[in-house]
Amino acid sequence: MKQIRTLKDLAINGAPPAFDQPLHVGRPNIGSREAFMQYAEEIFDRRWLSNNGPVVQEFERKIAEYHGVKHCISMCNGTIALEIAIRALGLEGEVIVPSYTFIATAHALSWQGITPVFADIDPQTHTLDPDAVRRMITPRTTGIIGVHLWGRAAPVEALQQIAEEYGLKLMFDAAHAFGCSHGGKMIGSFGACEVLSFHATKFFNTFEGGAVLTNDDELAETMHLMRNFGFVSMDKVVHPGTNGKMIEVAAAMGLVNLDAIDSVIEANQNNHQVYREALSGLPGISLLGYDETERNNYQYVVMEVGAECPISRDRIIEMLHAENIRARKYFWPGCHNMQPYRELYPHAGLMLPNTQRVADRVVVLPTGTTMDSDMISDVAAVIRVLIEDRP
Ligand code: T4K
Repeated sequence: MKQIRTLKDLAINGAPPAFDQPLHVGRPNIGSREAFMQYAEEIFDRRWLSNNGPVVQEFERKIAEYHGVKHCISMCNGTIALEIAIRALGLEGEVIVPSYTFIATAHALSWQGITPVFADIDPQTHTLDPDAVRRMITPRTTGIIGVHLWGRAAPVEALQQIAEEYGLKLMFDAAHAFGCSHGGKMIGSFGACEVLSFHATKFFNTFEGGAVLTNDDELAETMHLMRNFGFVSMDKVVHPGTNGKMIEVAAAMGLVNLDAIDSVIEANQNNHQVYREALSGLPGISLLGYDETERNNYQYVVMEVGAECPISRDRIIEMLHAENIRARKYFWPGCHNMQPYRELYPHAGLMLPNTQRVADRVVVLPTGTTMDSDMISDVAAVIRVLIEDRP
C-alpha cells in the first residue's frame, strides 16, 4: 500500500492506484465454506434441488424465527418477492413509493401495470416524508410501499396512520433491513408484509434470493400459491402464479451465512466506526448514523458531501475510482430520472427537491468482511488528501 500524504501520491497525478485490486461496495460476505460444501453434498445425494425442499423449509423456519414473524416465504430474488407481495395484497392503480431507492421498488409496480407515484424523502433520514406521502394521494391510490433505506426504518407509525386514514394497504421494502429493529421490534412484522433481498451484494446473501415476511396467514397462503404457479396439489392449479421459488443450494448458503451473521454485523459496525473517526472534521463531509438504541446491520457506509466541501461529490467519486476504490452514488439520479419514469413524468422532480439534493450528495463506501481497519484508513486518507489539499 502506498503512503497517501499529499496530492502527488494520488493516481490522478500519475501515482499507482492505492489498491491493486478493486474495493467493491457489496463484496459478498461468505460464511463457512466447509459447512456449505457439506450442505451441497447432501443436496446432491438427495437429488432434491428445488420446489420447497428440506433446506428451503429449514431456512424459512430459521429466518421467520430470527425476525420474530409467523411466516417467511422465500423467493428467488427480492424483486420477484416484491412483485408477488404487491399482487397478493391486491395493489392496483397508483402506489406511493420513494424515488430515492433502488429501481426495483418502482419497477416491481410498473411491471404489473401499476403506476408508481414518487413521494419525497426527509433529507435527514433518507426515508419517506409522511407529509409528502399525503400530498401524493389521489382517488386512484391503493397503497404505500415504505423503504427502510440503508437498514434505517421508514416512518412506520406515521405511514400506518396515513394508510388507515385513507384505507390504503401498507407494505415495506426491507431489502436493506435484515436483522434491524424499529422501536425494539425486529423489522419484518410492520405493515401487511415486508420484503427482504438476499442478493450477493447484501450483507446477508443466498447468492440470489429474497423473501416476504408476514404475520398474516391468508396473505402467506396466497403468496405460497403465487410463487409456485398457483399449484395447490400435483395437478390442481387454483390461482394465477409465477415461478418465484428459492432453490436448495441458495437456502444452504443462507443457513451458512445465518450462522456467521453476528460476526458480519460486528465487522460492519467496526468498519463504520473506523470510517467515522477517520473522516471526522473534514469540511462538508458527514456520515449517516445508525440509531444505537436499535439493532442495526451497518451494511452501508453512507457519506454525504455537503456544500461546504471544496470539491464536488462526482469529483470525489472519480478520484476514488482512480485509486481502485469503487465507491457508488446510490441511488442517484433517483427513480424518477430513470426510464420509463423520466419520460412519463418529466416534471416529477418539482415535487422531489429533497430526493434530488440527497441523490446529489451521497457516496457509498466499501465495507463488509473483506475490508479491515487499515484498508478503511487508507480509503479515508485518500478522501482527506483530496479535500484538504484541494486539487
Ligand atoms: N429494493 C431495494 C431497496 C434494493 O436495494 C434492492 C436491491 C431490491 C429491492 C431488489 O432486490 P434483488 O432483486 O436484487 O434481490 C446491486 C444489487 O444488484 C441489488 O440487489 C441491490 N438492491 C443494489 C443496491 O445493489 P448494482 O447495480 O449496484 O450491482 P452491481 O453489479 O454493480 O454490484 C455492486 C458491487 O458489488 C459492484 O461494485 C461489484 C460488487 N459485487 C457484485 C456481485 C454481484 C461483487 O463483488 N460480487 C458479486 O457477486 O445493484
